[in-house]
Amino acid sequence: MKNTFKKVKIQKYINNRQFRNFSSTSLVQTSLKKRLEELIPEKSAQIIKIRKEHEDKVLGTCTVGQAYGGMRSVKSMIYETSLLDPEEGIRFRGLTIPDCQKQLPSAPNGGEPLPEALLYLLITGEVPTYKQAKEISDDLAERAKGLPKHVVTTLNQLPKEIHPMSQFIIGITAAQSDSKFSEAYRHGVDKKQLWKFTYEDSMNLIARLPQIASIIYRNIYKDGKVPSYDPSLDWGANYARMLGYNNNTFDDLVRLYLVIHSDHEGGNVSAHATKLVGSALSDPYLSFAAGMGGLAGPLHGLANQEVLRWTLEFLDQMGGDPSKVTDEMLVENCWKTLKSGRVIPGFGHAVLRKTDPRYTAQREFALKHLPDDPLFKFVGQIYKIVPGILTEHGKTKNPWPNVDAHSGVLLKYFGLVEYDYYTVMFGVSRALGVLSSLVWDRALGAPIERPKSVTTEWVNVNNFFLLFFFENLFVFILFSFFF
Ligand code: FAM
Repeated sequence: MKNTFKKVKIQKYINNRQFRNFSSTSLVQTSLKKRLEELIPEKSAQIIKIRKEHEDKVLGTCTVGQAYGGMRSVKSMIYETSLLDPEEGIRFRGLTIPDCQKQLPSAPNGGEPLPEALLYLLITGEVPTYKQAKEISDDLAERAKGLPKHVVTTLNQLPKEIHPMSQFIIGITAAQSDSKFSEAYRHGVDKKQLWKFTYEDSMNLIARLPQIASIIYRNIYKDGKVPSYDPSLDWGANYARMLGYNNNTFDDLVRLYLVIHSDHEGGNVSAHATKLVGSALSDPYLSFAAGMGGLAGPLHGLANQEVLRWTLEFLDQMGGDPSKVTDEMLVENCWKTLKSGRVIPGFGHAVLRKTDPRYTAQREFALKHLPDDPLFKFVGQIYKIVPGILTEHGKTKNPWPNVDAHSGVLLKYFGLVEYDYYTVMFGVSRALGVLSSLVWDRALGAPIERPKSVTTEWVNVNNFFLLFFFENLFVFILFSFFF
């Protein structure tokens, strides 16, 4: 009797959830989604052909050094939305940052590309018209309304001591209750259809991230009140408004920031973590939260907060006035950092071997809008000094600045001085790239990732065998010739 009761209750629960799921899944047909639907069969056919013709061709090999050295430059994954060249920097679907600035539509009152336009480019590989980008702005505004109330309540209850990035991950994970992907999976959806739910979750998440991010900012540093999402504005300007700004130049800075931090091919920690977790068919919320855990590392995204912290701490010791800092003082401080076993934040890169074009884009923005700012001039002085010191130090393969060396000074100029928050902005932007890529992973049926690991003992034994074999190859050949 008791069991039957339980069964009825469970069935009722399942029925309710089923009803909730399919009545709330809005499959909005924007031109972005329509175009994506057309592109998927083309791309799938291309991949089937490539795999058929080249399945056994070697893409790259891995040495013992690479296995121990963080898998640097091992070509072993497919990531469609962007590609990084060590000399030239990032290309989003073939377009450099200056190409994007020229070709992507901007807001009527702005000069920088609309992040929505970049999203269209990342997903389809095509440059959208202003009308198509505007359609995405409208779609995101509509989706932003659906942020579950419990996400706001959860964030409002968090102690201010919890780092903004940890709060961001909590917010994203709390929003997961609305995942269309996990609901669809639970109800047995055909795996060929999973991309549609990945798309829905990704667009919903992108739409709601500025709210989550702004609640965190306003709770920790301001009065806790967040302006409502304004459907007449684009996604980037809305983020700026919700942070508490009403300034066209700052709107444009936010748009530029959201564009340039969006994607950096697939092997960086945040992109790879998102892809890896997604490959287990964890939904986009959980996959993206995993990626954000990686972005919060000081060798990755957290470097932007570290740059400003390092700079301001040094200036503080020198009396606070950047114009009074001589090159000699700066050189001495850099050596002090290096000799204490720390890195100089904002310099170096695992792939890049030249100045990061994302650094250059921000420098150009500063030259246009804040050429006389003393801290901007100081960042220029650091740029002049640090590469020489890192070269002399002789360890880093790339002594040039990366994206994080410049972002803090721009945000600080406009009054966003709370550097512990900066990585959250980076995260809002990174969603555009890694979630676009996740949609394609599910559309193309990317399998669960499972590389092979070996133990040091295994390397020892196998290397010894190979060494012995190659060293004695000549003897083996002679031996087989005579007998
Ligand atoms: N200051 C001091 N030492 C540095 C250095 C720097 N800026 N960059 C690299 N090195 C050291 C590095 O720690 C390593 O030392 P060990 O041999 O003692 O381990 C050595 O130089 C060789 O490193 P590498 O091969 O040139 O670089 P990796 O690929 O190992 O690491 C980074 C790449 C980015 C983690 C590294 O350059 C770094 O720690 N930079 C400072 C932190 C930073 O700015 N990170 C942000 C990267 C960014 F673009 C992003 O992800 N947002």
